Amino acid sequence: MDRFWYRPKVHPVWGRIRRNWRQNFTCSRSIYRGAKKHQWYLPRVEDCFHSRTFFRFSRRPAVSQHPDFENRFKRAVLRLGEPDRVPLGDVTIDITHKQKFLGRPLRTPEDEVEFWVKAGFDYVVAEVGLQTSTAIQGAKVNVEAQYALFDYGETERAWVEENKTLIRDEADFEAFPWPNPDQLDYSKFEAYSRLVPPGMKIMGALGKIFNSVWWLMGFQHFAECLTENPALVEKMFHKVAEIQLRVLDRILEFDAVGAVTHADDIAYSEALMISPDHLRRYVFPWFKEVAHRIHAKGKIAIFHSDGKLDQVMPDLIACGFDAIHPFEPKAMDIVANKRMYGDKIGIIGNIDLGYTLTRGTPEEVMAECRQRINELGPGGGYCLASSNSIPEYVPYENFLALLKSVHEYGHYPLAGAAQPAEEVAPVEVRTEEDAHTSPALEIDDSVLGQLMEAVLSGNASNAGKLTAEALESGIEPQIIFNQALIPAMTEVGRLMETGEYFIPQVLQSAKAMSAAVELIKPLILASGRVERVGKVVLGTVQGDLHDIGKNLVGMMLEGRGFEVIDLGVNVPPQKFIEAVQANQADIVALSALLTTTMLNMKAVIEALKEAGLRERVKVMVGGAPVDARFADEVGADGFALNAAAGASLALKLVGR
Ligand code: B12
Repeated sequence: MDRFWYRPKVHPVWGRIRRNWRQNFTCSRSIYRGAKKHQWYLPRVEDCFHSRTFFRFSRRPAVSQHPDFENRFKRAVLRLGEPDRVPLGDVTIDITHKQKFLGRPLRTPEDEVEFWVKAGFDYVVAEVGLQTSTAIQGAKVNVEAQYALFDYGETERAWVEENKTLIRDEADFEAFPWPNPDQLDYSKFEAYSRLVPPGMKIMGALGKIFNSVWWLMGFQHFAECLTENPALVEKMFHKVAEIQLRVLDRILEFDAVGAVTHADDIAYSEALMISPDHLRRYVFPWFKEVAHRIHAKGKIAIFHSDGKLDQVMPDLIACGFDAIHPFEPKAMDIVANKRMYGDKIGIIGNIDLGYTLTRGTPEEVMAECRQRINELGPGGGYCLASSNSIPEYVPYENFLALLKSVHEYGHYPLAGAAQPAEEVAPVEVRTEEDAHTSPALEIDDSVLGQLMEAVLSGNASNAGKLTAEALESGIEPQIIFNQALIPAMTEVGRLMETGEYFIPQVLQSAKAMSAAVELIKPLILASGRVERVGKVVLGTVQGDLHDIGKNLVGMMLEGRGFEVIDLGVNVPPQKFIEAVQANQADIVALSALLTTTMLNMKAVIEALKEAGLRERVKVMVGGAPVDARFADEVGADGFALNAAAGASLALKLVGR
């Protein structure tokens, strides 16, 4: 006979329970005895505070509420069959939420372990590696000291401004204060090893190889070096990987470590950050080594990357990772991926940070979690988690709703499990052979044709030489601009949109274009026959430090003939107003990558209205979380998905 237990949603006695460590597992004596006898669920203190239903009973199969790494998390990730319930799978949770959950400041390793146990995880997360080293952190902060610092609870963090480069050449490389991996702080691993309760393990969060290299070099410079100084790129990867692998070896020595997440964002919403070829050459061999060392110690290897990974999913599986996290909903179809690869890897994540977790209600979060559990949970192989992390701007109630939903809907056998697979269209995976199949721009052997070719292939020195040659042969500067440079950059934009060019190629082409423009701009200005397409004031809105996409938009706008006044990142509304007034701008172009900061686009539009400028300038918006509906809501004149479309939109806005 099946044994069921009855779960008092909230018993009055819970209200009287004081928050302390023992209350995770125990409560008042009589309830505890009753619970033991009847196999009642012992609710966590949090449940009591957040459920409004008293004495509602539900019939559920008996499930342990204790951490159970081996039989729950590992079983799910390694697809060894259905565990007792769907495990939780997040790695990064902002300290403000942890503190609120515990009801007190989080100061000690004991506090940390207590949080992860109470919240329902089977592991406690310990971060280590280059990202936590004072050498890299210190260097970052020094370089951009004027930068806005963001307060993360008790720690301040800062990011390197994209176009500031810490390591430009071999001399910088040699002079950089590389951390000694043996001197990094492993004390958390020691403390957690002592503190984790039976059934719980440590999740080592190891980061990062690809990201560390470009953070240190600046993405633009890194992208240039991929073609101009591959030896330095090689050396950087070697050095960073050597450090990270030593860190990995150190943490694998701890028996209590059950899994390691290697987090490295190799993609963004639209595409991979660099081409699959570059990833295969510089990055994947190290990933393979990471997974190999983790497996050699009998532990689980998890890979995390934001963005659209479709093109390299088979590569990541071949690297040996056991599971992948977090399947950003905007970029990847998690259900299709589970169908395609669910027999080879565990699937973690997907609860949408773009809308549901950040702007939705707790009910919407629960509904999305329920749907994901039912679609992805059958047979195991799925852990519920956010589509990136739980930053401080996720409302606390939504975070609780995510935690609650595994208890509410995640018990096996799943009550609402989806029927086995109706056929879905496979995810489109572009291969190298697919590349360069689109009709190319018509290019002849003339000097202008060769100049176009130089821009398309990102060859700045050739672009300069050919421009000089064209000028010497008597071709008008305006003709060079309109008939060679602009068509070439338009083609670059198209190739990026079709997935044939990656960010590094676009940056290289923009550099080649600049080399040509530098020669012809003074001549065009001197001739007095300046044909200005328009002026754009561009910036990433206040609170947001992402600038790679914004820079690309700027380059593409310049490539299509606009003058661009780039205000940088974290730009307050007033600064946009001043720049519009000072430059008589035609367009304000706003970029935002965070769900919270995109709301500041509205603040800029309101400020333009207040300053009486709104009728005079057009406003266009873009960035990963932005869409056409949002653009309408905030009263912008247009939205574009990417830099190339942004430049076309700008032309339309100025009536071209
Ligand atoms: C690189 C990156 C970072 C870098 C940024 C470095 C830099 N100098 O820019 C660092 C590490 C600093 C970072 C930090 C953080 N990040 Co971040 N980051 C990314 C990542 C992986 C890639 C962004 C990128 O550069 N893409 C490449 C460029 C080319 O694409 P793009 O920016 O989208 O731009 C294109 C289009 O959107 C468009 N576009 C962009 N702007 C504009 C403007 C106009 C007018 C137009 C027309 C078009 C347009 O054209 C561009 C080119 O085609 C994304 C993942 C993702 N899916 O995007 C997360 C992401 C943006 N980050 C995220 C988060 C959560 C954070 C942090 C809060 C992490 C944390 N927990 O601390 C911090 C916040 C820091 C801050 N206050 O800004 C989330 C945001 C989620 C959300 N919806 O709120 C994302 C989406 C990751 C995810 N999976 O959820 N991040």
